[in-house]
Amino acid sequence: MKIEAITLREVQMPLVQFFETSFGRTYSRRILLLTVHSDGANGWAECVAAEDPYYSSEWIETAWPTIKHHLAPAILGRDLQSGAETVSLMAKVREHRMAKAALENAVWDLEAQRKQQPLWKLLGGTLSEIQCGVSIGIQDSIEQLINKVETELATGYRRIKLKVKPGWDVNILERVRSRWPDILLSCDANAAYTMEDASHLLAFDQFKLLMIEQPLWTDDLHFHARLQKKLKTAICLDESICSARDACTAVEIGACRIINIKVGRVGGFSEAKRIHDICQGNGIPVWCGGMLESGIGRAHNVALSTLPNFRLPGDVSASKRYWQEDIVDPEVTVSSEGTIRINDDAGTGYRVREDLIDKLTVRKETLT
Ligand code: OSB
Ligand code: MG
Repeated sequence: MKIEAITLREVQMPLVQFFETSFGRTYSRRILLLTVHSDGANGWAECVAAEDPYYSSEWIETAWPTIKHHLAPAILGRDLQSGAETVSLMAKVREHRMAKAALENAVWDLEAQRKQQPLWKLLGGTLSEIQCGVSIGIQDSIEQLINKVETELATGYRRIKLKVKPGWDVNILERVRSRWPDILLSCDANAAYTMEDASHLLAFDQFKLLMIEQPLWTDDLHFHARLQKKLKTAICLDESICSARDACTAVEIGACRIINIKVGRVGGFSEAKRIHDICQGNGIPVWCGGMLESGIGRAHNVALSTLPNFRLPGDVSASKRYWQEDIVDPEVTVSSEGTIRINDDAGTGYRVREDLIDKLTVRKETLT
């Protein structure tokens, strides 16, 4: 697969409903799409870097020039056999994992098409159906939140995750748990607390949560281990796990009992698979996180979620929760049992709608 050209595009897509976390509210996405061109075929991927450097230090305006000036030149003109080969070629660039993941994953997509294989099988997937949960953002009122939870449960989602922050935590967990005593319920703080809040966080134990996601600093493992010793509820790490090495450390020191894998956060499918395997070997369940992806990133999350240790429902939910119209066909749909069925088509099984992408594109650059 000779990589002849790489195209970067920014598409702008308004969300059907705003999404609020402890670090802010998003109404509309600016999404960086990447295409690798080889012998008439196109491999696609989405860079999950956001509009602002709040979830992590990367954002769309760091990803674009990093790919243009450093990552694409390491890949262009190469004759590659696999997506995995891109990792060592890009290794001299420090961090910038979301940018790297976009390139690596696009080559995986190309590889799957070339080999006429489903991407999920190429990745080592075994599950033919994946379990879906939803992440529900901070709302303007508790009543609105209760309505949202009701709707998602009626749709069939198997796990409800509530975004929390100081002032929007025990009060909402109390209301949701008392209304639905038996559902799988979790929360995600996106690093909104410190060790000074430890005794406050212990109050979360009364709600029988499946997990508390990323309560403390984005770069911390040590204090999460201290907190996990005090908490009955499992800690799940998201932001703190950037590599397989981080996962090893976290498991060894007891910083968490569950890990959320986001392929962009960890730098691509190869590292995501490594983290999956480490967790599997240590009895740590994993689940696939989301970054408000378009159908292109979502299709990659679906494929990754078929690996056997993805034992908990992921934040991989239907396109229509996010978009009026998604850029893949068919759009991602979820059954009334809260699952996504996987098909055996070559590639992702979701066709990229280039016509619609052209209409949504505000900036485009082809590198050769
Ligand atoms: O922490 O999981 C997170 C969205 C943006 C940034 C961080 C996170 C999230 C979500 C939404 O929780 C998951 C989704 O529905 O895509
Ligand atoms: Mg999270």
